[in-house]
Amino acid sequence: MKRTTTVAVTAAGIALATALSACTSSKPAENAAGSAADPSAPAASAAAPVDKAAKDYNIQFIQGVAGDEFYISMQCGAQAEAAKLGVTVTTQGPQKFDPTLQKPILDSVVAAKPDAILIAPTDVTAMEAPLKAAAAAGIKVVLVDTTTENPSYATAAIASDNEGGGKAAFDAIKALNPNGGKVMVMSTDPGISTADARVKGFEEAAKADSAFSYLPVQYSHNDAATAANLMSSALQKDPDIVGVFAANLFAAEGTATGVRQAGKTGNVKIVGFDAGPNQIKALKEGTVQALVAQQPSGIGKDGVDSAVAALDGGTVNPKVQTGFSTITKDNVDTEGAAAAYQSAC
Ligand code: T6T
Repeated sequence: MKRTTTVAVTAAGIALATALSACTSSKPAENAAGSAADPSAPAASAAAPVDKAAKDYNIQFIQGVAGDEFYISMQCGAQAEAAKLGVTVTTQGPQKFDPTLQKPILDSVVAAKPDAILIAPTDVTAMEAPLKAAAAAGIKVVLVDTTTENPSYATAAIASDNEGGGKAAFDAIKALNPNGGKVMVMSTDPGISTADARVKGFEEAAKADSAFSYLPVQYSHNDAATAANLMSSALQKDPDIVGVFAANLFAAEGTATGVRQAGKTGNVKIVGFDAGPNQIKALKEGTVQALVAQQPSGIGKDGVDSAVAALDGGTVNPKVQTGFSTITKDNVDTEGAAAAYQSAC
């Protein structure tokens, strides 16, 4: 029987110019572990196609944080694929993007011995040993979105091209500020693989362009209020900042608030990673000028495909890189509508 289940997650309430007119979409690229993405490669596939799983496997999805539309969309993609294949996916997540809260969830999931775990680890070091132990206990571990320092224990790792996305964010800032100027990044926390890769991609591109000067990255701890305060302080110190790359949903929300409080909406250009409903609204209202949208639902689907293929003894691609697209006011109702994240399945 086809089933999908959602465990009540702990509540956490959980943001161009014509120069950028044509939406830029990265092509998903498929690659073996460790190899660089090849943008000209064919569309990624996580595993050999399966119509129906050999049995109703118990797959547990542990989000990076509950209530985040990125992970909700991933859950929706995982659930839809699970229903198709006749397996069960159960989802839960910590109240904050924090390994001290995520590890106990992982421990209790492992104790119940599911067939597979899909997880977005909240820290590159802190989550590695418990995940290694889960794999050693015979559970298939599929990393979705984030990874750890040495993911050799994992059956598969599926994530966006985060470094490429950071570079695309710089290209968007440059198109909005062709004369250059001071730019900064509002990130989440160091040690989160995705955000670190986005910062790297943006920083390298900004430093390579002599028209721009790169200010130190700020860490908002995945909290919009903290990002707003940090942004206000940054603008007091450097009132001539021309552009900010906000490296995820909450960073973008807070950055837009900080810029608005400084009375600089529209003057300081904001490019945010992620495309939740609030970010799409902010783009339409003009408090944010561009978004780099990931494909969380596709990551969830690929995660389930990888887990099922591994459990069925089939072929699994160990590393899958999914694409992203840059959304501006020009394509928000077309490509943006298709890329927008869900707040419920
Ligand atoms: O940007 C996503 C995700 O890719 C990242 O790892 C953590 O933040 C988000 O969930 C957005 O809030």
